[in-house]
Amino acid sequence: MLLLIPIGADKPKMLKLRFLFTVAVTLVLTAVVVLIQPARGAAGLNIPVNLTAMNGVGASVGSINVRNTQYGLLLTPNLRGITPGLHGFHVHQNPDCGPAEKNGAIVPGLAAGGHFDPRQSGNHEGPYGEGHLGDLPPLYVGPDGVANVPVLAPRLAVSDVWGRSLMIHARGDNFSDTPSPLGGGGPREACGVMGSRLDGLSRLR
Ligand SMILES: [Cu+2]
Ligand SMILES: [Zn+2]
Repeated sequence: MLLLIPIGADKPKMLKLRFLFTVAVTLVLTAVVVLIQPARGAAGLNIPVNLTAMNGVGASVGSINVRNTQYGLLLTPNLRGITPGLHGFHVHQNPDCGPAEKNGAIVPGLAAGGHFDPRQSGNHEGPYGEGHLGDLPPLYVGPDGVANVPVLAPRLAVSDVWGRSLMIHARGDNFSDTPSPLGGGGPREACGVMGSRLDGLSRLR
């Protein structure tokens, strides 16, 4: 800046120029922050999803994008190779999509634990109830095995579910524990881990 000011320029003029320069820099920086931050937030985070398996995890079936909106957590699937129809869809407790043993049998996806239920409600009531916080709207998969219809979970934000897993069950969900427990979704068909809690929070900034 000093180079632009002719020798002998009076002090008030110099101060004015410096002031204008500071204002201009501030405006440019603010514009950069305003333009970049929402774009990053709008992009959300992509969670890789794999079929469950008896031994580790199965084939990749795509990903699910999660992002915060003013209406809650928006989950946008980009999946193919899933059984057509409606699927029970939940946030499960553990960030682990692997198999686990139950009653002497290996169960695919069981390492994810139960439905995310930080208030220990013990009830499966769906995304609009007072039960498990991890209860999501069912996931729709078209006749071609492709899922691309977003669902909204109004009680959740990304920070609530990071460090958990996303589970897609073989069958649908009636948002009730009757006649079958946990909405009747049955076997765990596909699953994605939502990283570690610390990673997630740092990436959200
Ligand atoms: Cu589930
Ligand atoms: Zn539930």
